[in-house]
Amino acid sequence: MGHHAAVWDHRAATEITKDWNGIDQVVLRNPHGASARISLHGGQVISWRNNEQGEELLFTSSKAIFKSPKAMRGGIQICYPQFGDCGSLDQHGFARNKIWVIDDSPPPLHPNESLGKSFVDLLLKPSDEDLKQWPHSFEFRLRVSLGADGDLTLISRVRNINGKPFSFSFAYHSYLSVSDISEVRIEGLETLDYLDNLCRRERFTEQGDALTFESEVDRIYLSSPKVVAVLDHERKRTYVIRKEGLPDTVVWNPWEKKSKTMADFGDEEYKHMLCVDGAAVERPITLKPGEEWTGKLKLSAVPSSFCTDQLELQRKGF
Ligand code: TA6
Repeated sequence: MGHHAAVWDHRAATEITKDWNGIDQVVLRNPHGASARISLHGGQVISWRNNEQGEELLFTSSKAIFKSPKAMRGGIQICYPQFGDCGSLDQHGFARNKIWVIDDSPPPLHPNESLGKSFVDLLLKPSDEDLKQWPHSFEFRLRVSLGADGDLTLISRVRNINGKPFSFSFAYHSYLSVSDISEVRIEGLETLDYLDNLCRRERFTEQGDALTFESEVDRIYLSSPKVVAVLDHERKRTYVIRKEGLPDTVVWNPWEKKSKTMADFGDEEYKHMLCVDGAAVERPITLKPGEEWTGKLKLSAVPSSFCTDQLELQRKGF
């Protein structure tokens, strides 16, 4: 992305630039060379690099369409107030296709959420037009932060601004960059039930060992653990996904046939990406007037030598 004007705000090690559509982007940096880039279009994280080598950890399609209102294919998309195409809205809801604003005075989060981090707070509120499409008055605050260790954290807070009660489903639609999908496995979803989007969301039960990939997968794993690991064998890298308030985990790879039907996705690109989304889909969240929901996602990319039994301990809450 080119940038025409850069305003350096030392307060939060944050830089604000514009993309070629003139839409603001926020770049977060940490002292060790890690960075994250967030577009105000959709509040979408479009880049995450967690070390000096500047290696991109999120997948972005080489054929992505950076044109409103289409969400860019890749990064981490905010799917709200609906995940999937089972409701009255566009698939995955409207939040990813709206322009968000930077929120300079957000209600405070726990001090730990800013300690040593560079972060930005974004805000989405419905316009009069939006209220015609989805008649609920909400405020959606998104905090994206980059830790000193390069971890990426997204905290979503949705508040019902004293309208009538409303329900929504949600996902952080996260495109992880992987070296070769046939060398990737997921640990943490074994034996869970899942809804299979390839079979009219019928319910099945996952077998007992780590997930591997040989064909299209489009599943919503239910009541999944707070820690899920995605192991990229070739790069000896593990993505550790920690989530709170997000009981489900969506796993998606379009594989060869579906890839060819997507204009904003290369035919071979399924080999180098995997969506593993912290989500709340099976049981939509209902907010009464004045109530607020929080959904938190923390992504780390660690050498796979970070042995998985430590994750096992974390998963068991030690
Ligand atoms: O489960 C993930 C999914 O719903 C897939 O069915 C696929 O449609 C993917 O999301 C991408 O959706 P999008 O609307 O971004 O093309």
